[in-house]
Amino acid sequence: MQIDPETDILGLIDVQPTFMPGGELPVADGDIIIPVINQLLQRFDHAFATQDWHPPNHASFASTHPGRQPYDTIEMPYGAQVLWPDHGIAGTKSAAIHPAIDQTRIEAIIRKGFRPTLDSYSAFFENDRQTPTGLEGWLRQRGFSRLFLCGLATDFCVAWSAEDAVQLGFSVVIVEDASRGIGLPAPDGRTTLDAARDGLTDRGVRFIDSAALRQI
Ligand code: VGL
Ligand code: ZN
Repeated sequence: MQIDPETDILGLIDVQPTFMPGGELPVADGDIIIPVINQLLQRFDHAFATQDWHPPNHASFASTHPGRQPYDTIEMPYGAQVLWPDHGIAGTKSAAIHPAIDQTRIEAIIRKGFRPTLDSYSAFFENDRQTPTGLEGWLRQRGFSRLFLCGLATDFCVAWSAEDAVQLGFSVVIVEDASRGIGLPAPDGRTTLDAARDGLTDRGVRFIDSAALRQI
């Protein structure tokens, strides 16, 4: 696959220690993607990144809801919400972009999930699916039309970002070996990872490995 240096951009979704082994909401092998992403960053002229950026007592934390456990699901005014262990606390070291990531080509950083009562998985909209983060305008004004997404977690923030991006008219490619998923149980004995992969493929999102980008 050929990268167009003008209109293609690499998007790093929540590549933060909080989602890696040793962090508060660890994704299995979440740290293995760091060298893969650093290699990808060499191939693109442009990149952006997102950070999950929550206040303490955020509504997505199980600890905010007495009697609830992590991974319970509750109804919020905007729909179903999975409850998580406390994670991504704004301003902490574990909410930083991982220090081993080469940030040279990261031209914009979008922080999301900072409103106490509203979660945000997607890089484009909060979980009410209406409140914009501003990323769409930035990408359009800069002339980008195709997004290569990677990061954590494939089945939550990467998936929701990909879905919104397609809906907004961008072409979307997910770089699988530069991403890792959480894989919660989903209906029919599947996982959230299977469901995300199928749903996104149906919407025209392509899944590739970084090796497919290595040749010129
Ligand atoms: C994420 C769960 C909660 C993610 C963020 O980055 O995929 N998942 N907050
Ligand atoms: Zn979060």
